Amino acid sequence: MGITATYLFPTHPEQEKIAEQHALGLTIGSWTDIPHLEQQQLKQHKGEVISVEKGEGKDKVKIFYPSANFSADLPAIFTTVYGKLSFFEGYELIDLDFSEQLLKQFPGPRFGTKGIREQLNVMDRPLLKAIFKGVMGRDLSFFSAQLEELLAGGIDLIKDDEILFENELTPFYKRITTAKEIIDRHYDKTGSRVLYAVNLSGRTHQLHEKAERAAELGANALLFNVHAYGLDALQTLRENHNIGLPIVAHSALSGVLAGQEGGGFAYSLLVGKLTRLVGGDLSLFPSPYGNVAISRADALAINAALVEENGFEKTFAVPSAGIHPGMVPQLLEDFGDNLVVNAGGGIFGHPDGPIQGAQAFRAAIDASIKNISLEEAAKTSKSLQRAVEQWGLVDSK
Ligand code: 1AE
Repeated sequence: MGITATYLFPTHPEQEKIAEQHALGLTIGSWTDIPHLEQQQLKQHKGEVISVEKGEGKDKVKIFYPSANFSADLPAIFTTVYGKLSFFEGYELIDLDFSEQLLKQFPGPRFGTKGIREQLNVMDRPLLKAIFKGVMGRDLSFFSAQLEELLAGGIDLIKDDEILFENELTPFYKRITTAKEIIDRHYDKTGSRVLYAVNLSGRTHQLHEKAERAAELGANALLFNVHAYGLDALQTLRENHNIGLPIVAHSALSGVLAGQEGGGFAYSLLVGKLTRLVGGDLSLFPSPYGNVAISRADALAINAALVEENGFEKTFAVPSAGIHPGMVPQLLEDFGDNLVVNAGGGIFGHPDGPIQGAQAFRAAIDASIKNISLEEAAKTSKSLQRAVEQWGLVDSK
């Protein structure tokens, strides 16, 4: 029982020896000699090198860590498998495989793709999510007006900008009650449900009380800057049954943990596999095509980790940043159609305004799932035609 960590180590002719030193150093080893008797006692705790695969510039090394070494929580696991190793240049942690027993300690998403679709009653197309923009420095009337327009345009979800925190003009609880009123009215009128992910922020010790109160006030989703707080903070929110809301895990800050040349975590592990295991219902990360981008390989690997069959609910991939309607066919080709198309500027920057901005996305989504080109679809959708004129079409290959 334990964890197998997969790393990329800078290539070395004596990699087996180096891997063995690290396996020892990260578990029972010390820079001084430990007496023989103690070494015997420590044997059950020793890390074991499982394999060393030589590669170009990097060697793939797998080390097994017995669960006798750590408690079943990510802070202990991270410190064990990568704590000291993180100070060595060029050592990447690319995967963690948990024994069945350990895997059971993680909750996975409460709702996942299936549960979110059921809540929204949208089963047959990618979902459209909007991002409030420019709310900072504006009051609730601005916030309400944006929401009304987005609902009129046909969005399924909306989130706060991840950089909108507690503030006097649009306080957290007021955002919730204001949005609830508008969203409920929209439902009564149209029968369409919409989720609003309010940004759960503040000091770590306040989070649970705030989130519980949010749920009492009728919040129907949370946005959480998970990497600013740590994955374990997300796990505790997911496990709190007094909250019980879908959680959008925002990947802000993960670039310093995962995006570094030749070091850190793999995105697929941090923003993919682990975000899902600790309970993210949606994982929002930079797409390969927008203004804040990660590599296509990384983005696809995140998506694969969010949806692979592993006994947990699937997490929605939300490839984001600089997304406009002309990117929709590419998004679907790369991420499949069980995804969330997410846009802020691509809705609000539409030449005819946000209602048409959201409608252009819906037209692009509807065309793409039917394999109709956007050029063709634009002939019958004015909003899409205007969006394509503004931003063009994207083919990232
Ligand atoms: C990767 C972060 C994307 C994000 O959260 C955000 O707010 C994007 O906004 P737009 O769509 O680029 O305007």
